Amino acid sequence: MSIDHAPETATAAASGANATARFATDKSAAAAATPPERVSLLAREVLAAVHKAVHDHKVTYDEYNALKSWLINVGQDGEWPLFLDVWVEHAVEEVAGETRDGSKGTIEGPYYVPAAPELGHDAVLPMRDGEHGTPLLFQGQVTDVAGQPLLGAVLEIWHADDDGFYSQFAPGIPEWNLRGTVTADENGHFQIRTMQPAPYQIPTDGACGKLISAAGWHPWRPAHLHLKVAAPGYQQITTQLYFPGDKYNDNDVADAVKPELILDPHDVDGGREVTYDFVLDKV
Ligand code: MBD
Ligand code: FE
Repeated sequence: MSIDHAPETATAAASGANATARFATDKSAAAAATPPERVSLLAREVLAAVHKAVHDHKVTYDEYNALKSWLINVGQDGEWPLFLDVWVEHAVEEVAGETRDGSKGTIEGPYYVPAAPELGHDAVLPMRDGEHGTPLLFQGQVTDVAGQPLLGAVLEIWHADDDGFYSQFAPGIPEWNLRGTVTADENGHFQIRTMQPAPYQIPTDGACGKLISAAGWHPWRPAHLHLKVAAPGYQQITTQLYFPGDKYNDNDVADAVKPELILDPHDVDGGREVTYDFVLDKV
C-alpha cells in the first residue's frame, strides 16, 4: 500500500469485533419481538433447505466438519455481521423495498454508526489533512413523490476512504472521518464535499475471506457512498450510490448494486461533481 496514512494493521478480527459491538448496541433488541410461530416456520424452512442440499449433493462427514469448523471461526472472528450483511441482507432489503414508490434503497452493511457530527446543509465531511483521493461534490434535493421539497430532511452519510477503510472499523483513522449528518435547507437542497471512496475489499484474513478463497470467489465491493435519508412523516431510506465504470458494479460480493443507484458524475476543476435527488414515501 503506497499511502502514508493507511492503517497497516487492519484485521478481520478487529473490524469484526467493532461491527459485532456496534450491532449489539444498536439493533440486537429487535430480535425479542419475533413471535414463536414465525421463528418456527423460518427455522424449519431454512433447516429443510440445508437438509436438501446435504441429500442432493451427498455431503460427507469431512465436508460437514469443514462447515462446523468454519462456522465456529465466523463467531471467533466476530464476522457474523459481515457474513450476514454481505450474503443475506440484500434479499431482506429487496423484500423491504417492494412496497415503496420513492427512491430505491439497498443494504446498510455492517459499518453504519449513528449520531455522526451535524454539518448543516453545505457540508464538508470530517477528513484528515491531506486526505487522499479525488475531491467529490455530492449535491441534490430531497422531495416527496410529487416533487415537493421536504422541510427538515436529514441525510446521514458514511463511506470508506481512498484505501477502502472505514473510520471506527479500521485502526488509526479519526473517529468521525468521512462520516456526517447533513440537514437539507428549506428547499430540501444539500451539498456535501468529500473524497471519492475506493472499491472495498472485505477482510481476507478472517472466516469470510476463507470462504471466498476456498470457493474461488473475489472479496470486492464497488466503490460506494452509504446514505440514510429521512424527513418527519416520511419513510427513511437506506441506500448506497455507486460510480460508473467500476469493475465491481456488475460483480459485487454483496449483490447490492441496482442500476438506479449508479451516479453520473462529471469532472470539474480539481475533482468531480454529481447531483442525485432523493424521493421519500409517506409513512
Ligand atoms: C461494506 O462496506 C459494505 O457496504 C457491505 C454491505 C458489506 C461489507 C462492507
Ligand atoms: Fe460499505
